Amino acid sequence: MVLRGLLVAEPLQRARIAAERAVRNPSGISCERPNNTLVPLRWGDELVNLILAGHVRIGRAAGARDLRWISGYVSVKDPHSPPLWWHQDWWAWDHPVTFQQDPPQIAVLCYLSDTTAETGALRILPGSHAASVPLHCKLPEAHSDESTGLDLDNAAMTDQPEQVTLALRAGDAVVTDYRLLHGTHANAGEYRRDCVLLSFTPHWSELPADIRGHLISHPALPKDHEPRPATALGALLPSFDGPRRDLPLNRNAPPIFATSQPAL
Ligand SMILES: O=C(O)CCC(=O)C(=O)O
Repeated sequence: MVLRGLLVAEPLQRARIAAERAVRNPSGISCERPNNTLVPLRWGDELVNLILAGHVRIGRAAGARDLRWISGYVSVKDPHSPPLWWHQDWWAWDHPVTFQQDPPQIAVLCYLSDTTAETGALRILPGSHAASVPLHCKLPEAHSDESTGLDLDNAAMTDQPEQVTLALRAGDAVVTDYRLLHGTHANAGEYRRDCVLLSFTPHWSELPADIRGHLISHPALPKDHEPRPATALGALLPSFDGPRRDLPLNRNAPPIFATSQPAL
């Protein structure tokens, strides 16, 4: 779902300046992917707070029953960079929660400049979070060597017949299920394209304990010794008293699947 004008006017301008600062001086180790860099953000960062100010709209769009923020990045597409390959962001495909209809995790992607099919707009495959599509069988294993040197005519890089391009205005955002197949068009423009990507769980208290025990250790979240703000934004930080877990990661969707289980 698209959220028009999640950032406008002064907050949008502040977000651009904060993104520039984060890219120039990252607070952690950036994740370099082919044709895209993810610069990590932490709780308390201005960029995170600017987006969290729109939490009511985000929660409504996601049908959230207990919205909590988990992580944040600036997603950078350099000028003259080829497409970002088709992928999805869910990390626990072996876990039964994956096959429930409710999204275990969502992404909010807020673009800081206008985007088009020529300047790195997002492209998505509607429905691909809920059931497999033919492209699932053609994608290389996530983060494998095979996924790093893809030819531009590989299916993981090319336009798909069922795709929807989300050409957005600066400050618009899109809310997606973490399981949704998405990627970006090439950025053929002269300017860097920045997107603020925050992830949330829409139903935190209903998630299985082992998933919460894993997510609660995300480096973007406050450590135990860091005081949490007693504000509405502080209430968006997850808390969990159970055992911390380090669940095995599986970022590969099965070639055939359907999320047939009823919602939690
Ligand atoms: O930068 C974008 O537009 C998309 C980033 C993305 O797909 C991701 O980080 O999962």
